[in-house]
Amino acid sequence: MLEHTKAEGLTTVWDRYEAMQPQCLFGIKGICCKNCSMGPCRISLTGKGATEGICGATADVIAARNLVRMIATGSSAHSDHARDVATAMFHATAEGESDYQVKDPAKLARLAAEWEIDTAGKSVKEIGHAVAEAALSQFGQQFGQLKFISRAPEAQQARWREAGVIPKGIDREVVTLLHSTHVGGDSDARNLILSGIRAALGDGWGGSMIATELQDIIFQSPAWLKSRSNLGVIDPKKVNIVVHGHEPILSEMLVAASHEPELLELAKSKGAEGIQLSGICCTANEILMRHGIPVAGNFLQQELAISTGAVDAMIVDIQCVMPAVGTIAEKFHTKLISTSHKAKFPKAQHMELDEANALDNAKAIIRESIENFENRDTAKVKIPDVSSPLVAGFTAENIFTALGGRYRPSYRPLNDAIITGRLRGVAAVVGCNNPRYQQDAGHVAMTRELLKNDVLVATTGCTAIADAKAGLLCPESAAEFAGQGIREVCDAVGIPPVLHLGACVDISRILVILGNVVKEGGLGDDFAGLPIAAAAPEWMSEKAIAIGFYAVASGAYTVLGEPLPVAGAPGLEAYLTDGIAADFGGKFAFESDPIKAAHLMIDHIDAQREALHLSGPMFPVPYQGQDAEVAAENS
Ligand code: NFS
Repeated sequence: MLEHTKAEGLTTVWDRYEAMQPQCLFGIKGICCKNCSMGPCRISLTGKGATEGICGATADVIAARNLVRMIATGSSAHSDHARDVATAMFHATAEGESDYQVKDPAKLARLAAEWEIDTAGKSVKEIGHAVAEAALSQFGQQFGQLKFISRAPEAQQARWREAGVIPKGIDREVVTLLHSTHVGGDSDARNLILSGIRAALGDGWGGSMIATELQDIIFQSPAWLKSRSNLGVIDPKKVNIVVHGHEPILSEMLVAASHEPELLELAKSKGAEGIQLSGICCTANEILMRHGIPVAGNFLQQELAISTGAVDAMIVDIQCVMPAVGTIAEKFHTKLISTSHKAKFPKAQHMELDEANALDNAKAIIRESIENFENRDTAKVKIPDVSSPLVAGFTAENIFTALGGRYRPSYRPLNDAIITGRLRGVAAVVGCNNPRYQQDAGHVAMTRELLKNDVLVATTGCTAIADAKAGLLCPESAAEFAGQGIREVCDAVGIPPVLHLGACVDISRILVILGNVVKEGGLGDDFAGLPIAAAAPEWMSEKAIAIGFYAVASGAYTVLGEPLPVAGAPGLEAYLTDGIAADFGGKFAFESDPIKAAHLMIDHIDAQREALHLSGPMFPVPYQGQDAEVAAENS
């Protein structure tokens, strides 16, 4: 596709990345401050220039302020997404008709019971309304603590109480965090990070978890299903509509509208064989998980999808949509249609999705896309013949049932597999694409290395799409890539060795699963003691930073491919990669080589196993720790 875009004279993210070199080291190292107009201030890279800002802020304080502002944006993005879902559910369950309905009443009932909502004599709709109202109250809550905090292991909650980081309300912590970063505000790097963690926990155990739970309730909980992934899912004979962005409020309605007989007829009348919906980024994961809609690609493929020349419309809402898609769409017949007042794009036609008329709006958008089919120039169409089968649709609930079987639904078999060493441990590998790295290479190499060493992998977001394209989401991939222990588990249960749990907001599913593992017993009393690790090999977004911080604050050892922008702030870097473990159990490591990063994770998992008095993996595995590797090298 890169050869194709070059031949067509198109500019893509990789060209712009090259044109941007060399990139500013002050920015990379986190030591440029432009929070007030005495600056911008830059701390010297050589030690010969300024060692503090004009106000006296040190490198640690400047880098910490910059970093926590990124957490604030990331947490806001996930949480505002959740607010939209809760608002849609609130209106949908009010009196009158709505295009959205409660699709999973059993999950609704469980959540209502957990939140102690009085359900006696109430209809499903009324319970849904009360739950949506309670969810909305979490955003502006001023006292107490977020409801889902109590889902975390008690030992971790105690750490959070000790550090004073339990979030009271989702919006509140973001506002307070931003306030702290104002000139003359918080000038203690560790305290700034604690405020950042409060906002990040308000994402993971707040906004993201609310988004996942309520989406399952109003759009249905995912079940295992098969589909395909990569640009080859774009169908030359059909009207191709690519949905890109994040909120299923839009994409769910587009899925529903794409099945409307009148629109299918309209497509046929234009000479198309049907309507092919496909997705990019996390909205792709949402409609894949619930409907099996194929995935066209992850973050770095958004321009490439358009450059196939066969995309009649790209429909976007919010987050991770490059402004450049308008420019590339203009080179083809592709219509770029924006749908959210929160995100408008150059050269896009705006067709706002109003949740009160969602289905009609979605139909109008699809009609517009179909009308554009006849403008397609078939001479310009170039779709690579490449797509891979995949299995997706895993949730905290259906893993529970799957692992225990129908008659013994429980996490016990998972815990037992870890305790006996069949599974050495579990890794969450998540996050974005970043043009600094060869696309997907980090995700795939790390995941294969973990599998080879009997570490089961849970994945979401753009990593899940990378794994799908590499064939890692098929049960058969266990035989090809996994160690003997994982193979036995996958054979017994029929699952792939890499479990696709959804979009990035669905990392909350991983938190719930780990909470259940701790509750099941035998593996310690918090996440910090579990043989687990997390990684984001190609992260680039501020949402990924928020995720990284709630992962670490929840006790996870978290390896990032790209370092956080703290290299110019030695005190802060030391805290994040070491000292923070004393406060929360988890810590960061930075390693851009995915194999070395996988081994950091495996070493951590082995150390956790030892601390739990569990012997090593049950079967011989290729990597036996640092000493063995060094010994092999020396021999
Ligand atoms: Ni996550 Fe989804 Fe992808 Fe990164 Fe963007 S799509 S929310 S942020 S780029 S994984």
